[in-house]
Amino acid sequence: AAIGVFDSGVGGLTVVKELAWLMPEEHYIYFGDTARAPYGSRPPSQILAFMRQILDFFADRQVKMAVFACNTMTALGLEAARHHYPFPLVGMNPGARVALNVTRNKHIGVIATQAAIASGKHGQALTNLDPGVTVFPQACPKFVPCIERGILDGGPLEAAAQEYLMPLREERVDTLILGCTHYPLISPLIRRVMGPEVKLVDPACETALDARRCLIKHGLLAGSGRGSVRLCFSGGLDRAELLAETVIGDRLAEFEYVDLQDY
Ligand code: DGN
Repeated sequence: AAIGVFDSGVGGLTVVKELAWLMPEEHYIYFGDTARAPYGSRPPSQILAFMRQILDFFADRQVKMAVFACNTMTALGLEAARHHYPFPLVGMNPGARVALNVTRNKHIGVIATQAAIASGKHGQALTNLDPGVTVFPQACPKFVPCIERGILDGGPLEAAAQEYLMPLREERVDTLILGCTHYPLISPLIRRVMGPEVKLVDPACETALDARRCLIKHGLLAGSGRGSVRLCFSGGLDRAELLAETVIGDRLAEFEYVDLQDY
């Protein structure tokens, strides 16, 4: 059986990349809801309804585990969805442990969607581990719509990055959690605006490790052999194929159009 991985759009491909690197013998089925992305500015009830449709689709495909490659759905829906499906669920790791390991001044920034920032989950994870930390949360609602259109640098994206990130620089943030799975796609731009000394934390790597632990715990880890990646999208495949190639590179993936209205 395959591992289901999902996001509102193309962002979760950054998590597929880490998963496939860590566990190349597994089979992956990715779902990106590109027809309805971005989710970040939608009401929580709608985000939860979309999440259930995606998990029903995975149930139909008989996945052995599902990975939320989306911080927004992890923050809003993971706990509610637990125990409702015949397979274990793994959410995005908040990246708090890694961030606390690398920060020197304990000024940690978190950038994410409006809904994820409003949930306060990243900040809670940080202060639970270290009450002495100062968290600077910043919603970046203009990022995902650009990234979904394939704009990864320059123009309006540059202006938005200045607007969101300069205040974090002024707060002397030395560590920045990329709390949205889309953001690693624009990490060169984020790095340029934040300056080279600021450490960027992409929680995808920790999430892949969490997923591996979950498989081991449930006795579901694949044996040896060659894995595969199937990428399903609810919108046009052209742009998704292009971005998938940018993100996961030369891995041989198969593409499929999926209409979620059926679920
Ligand atoms: N990639 C999603 C996340 O990590 O929160 C959000 C994308 C969106 O729909 N805004």
